[in-house]
Amino acid sequence: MSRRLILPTVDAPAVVAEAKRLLARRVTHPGRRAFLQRTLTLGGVAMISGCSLTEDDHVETALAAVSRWNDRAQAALLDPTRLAPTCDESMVVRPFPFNAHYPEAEVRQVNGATWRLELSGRVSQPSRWTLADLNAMPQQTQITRHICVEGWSAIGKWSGVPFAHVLKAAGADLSAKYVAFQCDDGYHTSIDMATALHPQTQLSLRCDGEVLSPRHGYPLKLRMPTKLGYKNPKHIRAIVVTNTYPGGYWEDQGYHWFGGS
Ligand SMILES: Nc1nc2c(c(=O)[nH]1)N[C@H]1C(S)=C(S)[C@@H](COP(=O)(O)O)O[C@H]1N2
Ligand SMILES: [Mo]
Repeated sequence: MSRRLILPTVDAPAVVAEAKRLLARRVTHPGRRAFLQRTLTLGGVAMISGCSLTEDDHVETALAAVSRWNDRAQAALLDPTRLAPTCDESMVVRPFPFNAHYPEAEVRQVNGATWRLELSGRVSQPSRWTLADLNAMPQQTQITRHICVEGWSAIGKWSGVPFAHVLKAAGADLSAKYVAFQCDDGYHTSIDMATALHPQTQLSLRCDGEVLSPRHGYPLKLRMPTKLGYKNPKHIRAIVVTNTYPGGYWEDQGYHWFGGS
């Protein structure tokens, strides 16, 4: 399925008015409402009310539009220690929705036995991890909301290795600007180092307690509750630490690079 870029024609004042109306209904604490109205980004909303947004809430689509021209505001919001809301197990959506730049019938079937995760670039120990290597590393679980700019969101449960652990294990230059991801299906994306080191940024090996299914990126996806869906690469095969701006599949076509949620 091909998608058009949904954002350039958006009427910004109308979007903001709609978002404020929704927020006024939802956020009852006056201090919080004032904060949201000052920092009206998708990031601000998801950070504060990520679990209470409903699956079909227009505010998500609307605020995705706002986020495009709010890069600096979002960077300021992303205090590296600030955590995205975590949700209750009862809110997990099953089955978790699928999305990609192709139909589900074309999902990649990756052979986990021969698969290796390559880590290169600004690292003192370029690495080729096996699935067993990654499974032997410390694991964490998070239940968080994934927000796609195409207008849907869903709460999922992901388990895997904190990404900071993997970067440190490879001796990555943690002062480098970017971390880039190349995927088996030709997808690619990249993130800033602060997000790479965020405690909820996870190399996910499991979804809802089961080994990742092919549709969700077997054998490995990067899960970041502080970033929009398109920044969460599935089927990762190579990671590069770099100071050269790497762009991304959707980012190169106009999607916001920071892409915070
Ligand atoms: N390799 C790869 N990763 C990808 C994509 C893709 O097409 N290929 N699509 C992105 C988008 S736009 C979304 S919303 C999520 C969807 O993840 P899900 O299928 O687990 O819901 O994957 C992201 N990561
Ligand atoms: Mo998406």
